[in-house]
Amino acid sequence: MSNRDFEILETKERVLADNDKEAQRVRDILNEKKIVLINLMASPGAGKTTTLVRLISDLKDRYRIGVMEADVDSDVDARTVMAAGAKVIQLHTGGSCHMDADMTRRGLEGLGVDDLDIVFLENVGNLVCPAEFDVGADKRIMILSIPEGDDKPLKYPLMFTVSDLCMVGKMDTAPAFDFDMDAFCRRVHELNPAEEILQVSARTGEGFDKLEDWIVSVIETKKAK
Ligand SMILES: Nc1nc2c(ncn2[C@@H]2O[C@H](COP(=O)(O)OP(=O)(O)OP(=O)(O)O)[C@@H](O)[C@H]2O)c(=O)[nH]1
Ligand SMILES: [Mg+2]
Repeated sequence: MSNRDFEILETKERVLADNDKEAQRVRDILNEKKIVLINLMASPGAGKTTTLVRLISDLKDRYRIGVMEADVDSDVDARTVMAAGAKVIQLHTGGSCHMDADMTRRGLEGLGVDDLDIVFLENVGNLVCPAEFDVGADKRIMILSIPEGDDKPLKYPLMFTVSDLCMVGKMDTAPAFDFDMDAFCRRVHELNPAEEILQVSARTGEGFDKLEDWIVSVIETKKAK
């Protein structure tokens, strides 16, 4: 029995429940149009934009690619991916450290998706908040770059739990760091046994053949539905 004479409202639960409804709306829109949405998440500077540039240049002859660049401010990443050959929109989050489903739906409307096969959302650089918000994406991909260290699954478990694919990025820098790949993979799989882990370098192209096969399979599976 409570001896309080006031109510406690769990506002965060309500925010997430509302977001889940909006995420389903995004999914319904994209399913009808058979367009894939990938939510790309990582720390600031982990290599999201550099990865997108390589993916765009490798896949743009085969698929029509859109990118939503979400940042607190600036348009540098939008300029970069546009130069690589993608249709792009820059989204300013107004200080927010993540994208939610409503912001994503409005971003898709602004981008215009009818002429696209796949849209990448480059989420705000952050390993915490973006993991909490389902934006209605078909898949969530995360990058954990070598310089960030193999202990990150211990510190940011939700990101590793909710993502479908974990890219271990900047593999070309491995000789300069003491990253323990076995320990990292074990920690990831303790949180998420189904998570695929790919070792990649956006600088050298290492691992991009497998990454692109994975993405192509997501696109083709959706087209065939
Ligand atoms: N050595 C090496 N450097 C990389 C690689 N990928 C990205 N970088 C460098 O890392 C820095 C940050 O890369 P970005 O692609 O801008 O990272 P980001 O995750 O998009 O950063 P924010 O959008 O600011 O969160 C740049 O100097 C890149 O050149 C890689 O595979 N190897
Ligand atoms: Mg970026």
